[in-house]
Amino acid sequence: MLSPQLVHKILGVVFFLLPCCVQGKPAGNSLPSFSRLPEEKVEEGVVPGFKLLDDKEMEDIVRQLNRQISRLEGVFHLQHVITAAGGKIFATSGKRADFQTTRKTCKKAGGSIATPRNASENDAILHFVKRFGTYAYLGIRESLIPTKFQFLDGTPLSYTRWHSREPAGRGEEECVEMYTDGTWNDRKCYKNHLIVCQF
Ligand code: MMA
Ligand code: CA
Repeated sequence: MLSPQLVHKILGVVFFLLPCCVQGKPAGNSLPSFSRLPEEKVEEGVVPGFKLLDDKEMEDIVRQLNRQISRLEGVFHLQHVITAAGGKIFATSGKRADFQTTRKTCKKAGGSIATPRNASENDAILHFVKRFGTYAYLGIRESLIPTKFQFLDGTPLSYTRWHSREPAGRGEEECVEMYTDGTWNDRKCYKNHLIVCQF
């Protein structure tokens, strides 16, 4: 069964990527449309505008949605705009922005800035950095204690991939960028880097 969280995640990726990938008209939609119930028939606990569906109809819709989502994932994978690692989906719009704008862009799309928590997630992000030949900001920032970096939620780093002799900014470079070899460097936050989000 599709959880609301998963549906939300998928819609986030789709809407984030739509401007870059949509070409031509969408294929005919085979999903049943939700018809509006007459006002007087609206029952308590029923969302107006949505038909009541039995289990069979529900299963059917879930199956169709799953099929359509797999197709979309296939297309996005082919176009190298999404990569997957351990349940997370990483996506890029191919555009660039500074750290704050990247955070905002990802949040608006229903995701967050790419934050590698292990080697395979780091590799999934690296895929875009290599493909676009552009560094990317990560969801890691210097804490109030200079040279001590942490995830944006304040939790300590459980995985690191610092470039040799980094971080070296000592309070002067509060953000973290990924180099084209996948290693990390602490860096000022205003650079124009590739936007990579996670969903
Ligand atoms: C050097 C090195 C890094 C620093 C950048 C800033 C090219 O790398 O000193 O630690 O972040 O310069 O431009
Ligand atoms: Ca540095």
